[in-house]
Amino acid sequence: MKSIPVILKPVFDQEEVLSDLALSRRETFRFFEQATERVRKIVEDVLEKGDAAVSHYTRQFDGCNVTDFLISQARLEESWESLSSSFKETLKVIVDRVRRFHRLQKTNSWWLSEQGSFMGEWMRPLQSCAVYVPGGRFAYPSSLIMGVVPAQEAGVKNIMVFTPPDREGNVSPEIMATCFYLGIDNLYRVGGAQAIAACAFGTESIPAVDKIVGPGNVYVTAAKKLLYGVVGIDALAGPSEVVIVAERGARADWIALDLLAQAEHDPLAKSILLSDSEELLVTVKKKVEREWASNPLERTVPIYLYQLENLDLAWKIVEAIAPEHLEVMVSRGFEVVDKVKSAGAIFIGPYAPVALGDYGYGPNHVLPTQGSSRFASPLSVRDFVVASSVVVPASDPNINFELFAELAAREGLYFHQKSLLARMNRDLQADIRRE
Ligand code: HSO
Ligand code: ZN
Repeated sequence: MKSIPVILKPVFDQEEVLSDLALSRRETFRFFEQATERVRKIVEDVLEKGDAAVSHYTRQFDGCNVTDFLISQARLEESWESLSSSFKETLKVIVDRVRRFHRLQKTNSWWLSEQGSFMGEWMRPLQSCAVYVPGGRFAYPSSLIMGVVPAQEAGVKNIMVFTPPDREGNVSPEIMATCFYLGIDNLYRVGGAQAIAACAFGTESIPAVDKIVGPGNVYVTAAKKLLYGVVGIDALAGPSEVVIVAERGARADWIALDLLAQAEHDPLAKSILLSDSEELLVTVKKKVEREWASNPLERTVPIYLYQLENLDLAWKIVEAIAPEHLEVMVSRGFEVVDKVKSAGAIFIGPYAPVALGDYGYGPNHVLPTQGSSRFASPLSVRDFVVASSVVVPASDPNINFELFAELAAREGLYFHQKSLLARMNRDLQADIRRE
C-alpha cells in the first residue's frame, strides 16, 4: 500500500519549525541561485539569436519543433466553440467573480492643491505585459484568468500570454479557449526561461513587453530574477505552501484534504497544520493516510502536523513562516487580522478551503511564497499600473525657491542652486560676488 510521510510531533518554538521545514532566507537564496546559473546561458542565447534560440530550447525542453510561436485566433475560437456549454458557463461565472474583486483594487490619480499650484500622482496602465501560464504536468486555465483579469482591469492594452507546448507542439484546449473568452489574441506557445528572455528582449516574432507576471517553475523564476530591471516582474514564485491553524472540534476530514491539496502541487510544496489538540492532530493524520492510500497520485510530500501547547505559539509560527496561504479554523477566526501580519491569502472558517481561492471565488491565487508575504502582496491591478508624480506650480507662485536652493548649496551643487534662484530672477553669481 502507498504511504505518505506524515510527521506528527510536539514543538515548543518557532525556530524548531523553521529548521524542520528548511525555511530560511539562506535556503531561499540557494534555491534561486543554483537555477540562475543554469538559465544564464539560455537568456544569453535568446538575446543573441532570437527566434532561433527560442526554437532550439523549445526542442530541448519541450521536445517539439516549433518555429511559429503565435497561435492563430481561429484555433482559439475553435477551442472555445468545442467546450461544452456548461463549462463555458462555469468559466464565465468565475471570470466575472474574479473581475468584480479586482475592479475594486483600482487606485486613482490624486492631486494636492496649494495656492493655485498643484501636484500629485498620475496613474496609468502599463503599455504591455506578458502573462506566463505554467504548462507541463498541469496546465492551469485558472492561472491564466488570475494573470489576465487584473491586467485588463488596470487597462493594459497589449496583453500577451506565454505557455509551454506539449511534445506535439500543442497547448491545452482549455488555455486556448479561456484566452478566446478573455479576448486575448496573443497566445504564444513558448515556455520556460526562453519565454521570459524572449519577452524581455523581444525577438523577430515576439514583442518585448514592459512587465512579466505569473508563476512558473524554478527556471522561469530564475530567468525573471535575472532579467528584472530589463523588464518589470511581479514576484519570484517558489513552491506553494499552506499553514492551517485549527482548534479542537475543527473538521479533521476537511483539514486533511486541504493539506493534501497543497501537497499535490509540487514536490517541494509545504503543508503544515498547527493545533493545540492532540485528538485533532491524530485524527487528521489518519485521514491524510487514508486519503493518500486511495488516490491516483504517486509522489509523496511530507505533511507536518505540529502539536502546540497553546495557539499563541501557532500565531508566532505563522508570523515566522509568513505563509502563502493561511487557513484559520478557530472560533472567532476573524481576530486573526490582529494576530498575523504576514500571509499572502487568509482563509477564515471551515468553508474556506484554499482551493476555493485557487478557482476563482474572487481573490487572486498568484501569491507571495517562501516568506515573501513579509514584503509582497497578491497579484493585483496595482501590478499593472505605474504612477508618474506631477508638479504644476502656478506661474506667479509663492514658492520660496531660496529654501530649496539652500539645500542645494549644502550639497555643493552650483547649477541646482542657479536653476532654482533664476525662478526668482536672482543670479547666483551676483549673490556670490555680493558675499
Ligand atoms: N494554489 C496555487 C494555484 C492553483 N491551484 C492553480 C490550482 N490551480 C497557488 O496559489
Ligand atoms: Zn492550488
